[in-house]
Amino acid sequence: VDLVQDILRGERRSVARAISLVEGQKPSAPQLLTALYPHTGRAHLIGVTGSPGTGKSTLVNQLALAFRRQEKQVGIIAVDPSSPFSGGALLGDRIRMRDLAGDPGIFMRSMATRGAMGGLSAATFDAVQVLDAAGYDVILIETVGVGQDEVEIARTAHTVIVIQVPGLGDDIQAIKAGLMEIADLFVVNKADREGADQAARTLEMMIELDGPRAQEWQIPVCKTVALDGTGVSDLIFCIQKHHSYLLDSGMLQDKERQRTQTWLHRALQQTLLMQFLERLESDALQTMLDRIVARKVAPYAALRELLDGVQASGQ
Ligand SMILES: Nc1nc2c(ncn2[C@@H]2O[C@H](COP(=O)(O)OP(=O)(O)OP(=O)(O)O)[C@@H](O)[C@H]2O)c(=O)[nH]1
Ligand SMILES: [Mg+2]
Repeated sequence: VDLVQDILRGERRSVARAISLVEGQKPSAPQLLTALYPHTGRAHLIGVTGSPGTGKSTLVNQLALAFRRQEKQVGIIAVDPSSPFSGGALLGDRIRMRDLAGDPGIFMRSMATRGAMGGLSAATFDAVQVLDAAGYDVILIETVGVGQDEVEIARTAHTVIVIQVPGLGDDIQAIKAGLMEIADLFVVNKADREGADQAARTLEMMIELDGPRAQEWQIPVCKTVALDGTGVSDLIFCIQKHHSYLLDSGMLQDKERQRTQTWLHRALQQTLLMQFLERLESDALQTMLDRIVARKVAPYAALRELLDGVQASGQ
């Protein structure tokens, strides 16, 4: 209860502790998140995604500084699914984020492990709730736009920024990762390099080919040099325009609904699976696996048998 009050006041150590609780699947996490929930729903969630090394962290750093100049409180979650023990990426992020250190208006956190409901996306969802309740106006979520989990995390933001860099066959990059459909904004970062205009034109062409969407939002393509901040104020302008668009059109509500649905489905899957496994005899699953592999029973028949078995023993 004290922890809740401290989080709502934005007390940093409590915020950090709360995120550790949700990340570490502590039994107290659901109750904490339940208490925080009525105080959420104010933050603007911005997903920043793109292939490894495109400059996501550097750009997030710049965006955070720019939002700070507008007196906004900024939360940053860097989703790093690589092992926390490898340390490389984490260390890199910390070094790059050093401009932000010591600013009490910025809270930065790397997420690597699973959350209360077992997926990285659920853990991120929960951590975002904590930051939202703590009063952070803008929450930047950096994910590598590769695995499905990461794309899903980006998708659950209100405003999704997809970063590309010049060269490397920009068209293929975007389509391959399925990032085209989730982008609200494209950024061509490393615009100090050759081919940035070409990359931007390619993206603009792809957006046009993609045809008009249901929404009236026209996806902009911004060029930035995250290293020195060139183009960042234009990008901020586009981000805020998108936020206004979401608010005015009622799309923000739709997005909230969508991200909540994603969470709920995952939570149900996880919970039902756990409940099911609890009701199985301890070695029933292994025995069944052995029988399937030995071709004594077909997978679907095994499934039926497991389900029927639990039902018969249940209640
Ligand atoms: N030339 C140039 N280099 C940049 C720019 N932005 C970032 N870099 C460099 O690109 C490298 C990768 O930058 P990061 O910000 O770590 O990229 P990232 O996308 O966060 O990388 P991962 O999190 O590992 O996927 C670093 O060496 C940066 O200094 C830019 O605008 N121009
Ligand atoms: Mg990074």
